[in-house]
Amino acid sequence: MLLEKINSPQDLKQLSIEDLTFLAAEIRRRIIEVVSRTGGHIASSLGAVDLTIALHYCLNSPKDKIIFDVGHQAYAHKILTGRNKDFDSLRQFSGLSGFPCKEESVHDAFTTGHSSNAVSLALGLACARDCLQPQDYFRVAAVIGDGSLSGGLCFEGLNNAGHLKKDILVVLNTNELSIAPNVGAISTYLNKLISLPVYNRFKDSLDKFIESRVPKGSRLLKIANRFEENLKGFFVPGMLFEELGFRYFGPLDGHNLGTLIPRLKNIMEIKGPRLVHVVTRKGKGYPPAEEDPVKFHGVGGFDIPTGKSPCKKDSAVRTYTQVFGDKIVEIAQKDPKVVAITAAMPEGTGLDKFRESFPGRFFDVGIAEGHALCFAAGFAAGGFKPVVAVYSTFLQRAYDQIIEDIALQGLPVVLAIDRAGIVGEDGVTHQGIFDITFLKNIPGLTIMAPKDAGELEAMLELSFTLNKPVAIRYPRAIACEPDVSAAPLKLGEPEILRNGQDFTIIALGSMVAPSLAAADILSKQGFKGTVVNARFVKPLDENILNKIGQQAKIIFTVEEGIIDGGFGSRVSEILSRPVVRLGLPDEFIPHGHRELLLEKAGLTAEGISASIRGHLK
Ligand SMILES: Cc1ncc(C[n+]2csc(CCOP(=O)(O)OP(=O)(O)O)c2C)c(N)n1
Repeated sequence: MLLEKINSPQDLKQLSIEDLTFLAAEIRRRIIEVVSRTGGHIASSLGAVDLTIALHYCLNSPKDKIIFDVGHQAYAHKILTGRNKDFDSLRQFSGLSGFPCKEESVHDAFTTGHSSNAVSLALGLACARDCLQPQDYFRVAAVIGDGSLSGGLCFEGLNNAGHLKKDILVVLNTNELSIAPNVGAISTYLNKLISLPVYNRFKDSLDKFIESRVPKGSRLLKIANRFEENLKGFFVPGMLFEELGFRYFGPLDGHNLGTLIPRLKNIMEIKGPRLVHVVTRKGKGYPPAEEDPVKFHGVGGFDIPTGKSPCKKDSAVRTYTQVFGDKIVEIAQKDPKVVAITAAMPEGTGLDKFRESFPGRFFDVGIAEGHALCFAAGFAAGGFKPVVAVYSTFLQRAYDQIIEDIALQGLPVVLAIDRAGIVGEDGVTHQGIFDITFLKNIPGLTIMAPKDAGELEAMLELSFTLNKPVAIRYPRAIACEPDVSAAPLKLGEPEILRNGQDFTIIALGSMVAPSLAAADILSKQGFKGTVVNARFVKPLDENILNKIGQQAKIIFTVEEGIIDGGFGSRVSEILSRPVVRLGLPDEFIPHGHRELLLEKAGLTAEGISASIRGHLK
């Protein structure tokens, strides 16, 4: 086993190309074996194995910095940088993170997880290096995918890098996929680059000529490679990047270490902004992932021989995502003005059903959350009713657009905020815990959170009648089936679920069910309380809330979001009295199973009842 001998990237340098190819196969087997148990981003990581080996072979990490955009493709990087022994703990609580993580290794310059920022991070590092002029010069490389290139932030970085002329290497790893098939003009352009027949024919003949005539390691090989790079300008419109101030190299076969390593070595010798375009296959080396890279972008556990996920339990049980996906199709059937927008997450947000039902009313805008919201604002101004389905964590990218382009204009855009709260194994960069805090102070924005499937459906129905901006947040969880006796949903009105004198709980969304269960526990211990389903963060009917407040001895608020500036703070502000706020602490929450993380935060029935009992004593 070659892998056992690799404790750091330096160990790679001893190996021949043949050995490195064997090593790549071993790494793939290791990734498949571990991810089949832990779940994770397998297709992207398998696709990037050879590229990662080549980069570590040609660079000297940690002195040289390799910044993986998003970082979901960095499993081979983890394995090669001393973390193979811990790789079994991937994505488990206290185990290895599924993304690059500063605390985990000196080889991870940044903790990452959101897309399209790698070029900017790399450029900043390169500028700092050039200002400090360290004796020990280091190189900086950003590895970005073609999906990430659809994000505007990436172009801001490229634009600035070309202008500053700093010495950085951008490795563009194209595989025609984001999570779903890649969209947009840039993606079409990249595909053209790869398939350009004139250039490819020329390149094939030149490669064959070099292989047959030029001895390995000869200086002539370098000259021939340079000649090829230079001539390429006549054939290949890598011009987009050239015009941005980069020297463009490629497209290179990202799975052939025999050609990739020498080419990368040559490219490393050149200074200035360089972009090397590498073509890879998502899921490479694991047939089920190669055949269905969308499913295998991010998976739970699976059976290795078949690629099948363990049998789904009860098909009658739906997640909030599925409830949203079904309901939005039903609403759109009745209302032709409803259009749906996603930023590269059709499957994850449940909009894939909408895409199939109404292809002409569905828009995947690429990994471009800011644009998605502006685009929705334009659509709404034009008389439509757009819904943007987006994960809470990625909505952070579009904060300015919510305020300036939607709320300030009073436009009827519905934000369906999925994965609001603890997301679990994706960890610190993905927890959707800030949205209540950052949305609740935006004038004119209605914010709701359902306690179950039926309430999500009712909230969606209500949203499209309001003719103003609305945000609905719901968690990454199974949606309980509707409570048939639920009070009809009215704008701003909370629902009183239980009455009692000893304490009052005002719970939001996903925290209603554990709060009811906490009240049951307390009831058995002799404490009877009131439980309120808030339904709304904003507006909150102040008369009803004040009535609840007047009758309450002690008020507890419970929310799946950070406490500071959250729902509890808002209740306390409205009532002008202190409340005991239960929620997530003012910390970044690491990865681990959602239930476990909620338990650690005291947001289970037991945790909530224990907190309340502590105060009642
Ligand atoms: C701001 C942001 N939006 C959405 C995502 C979710 N996401 C993670 S990876 C990914 C696709 C990345 O595609 P690409 O860069 O082509 O890499 P590949 O997986 O194809 O190797 C998306 C949309 C994210 N990480 N960050």
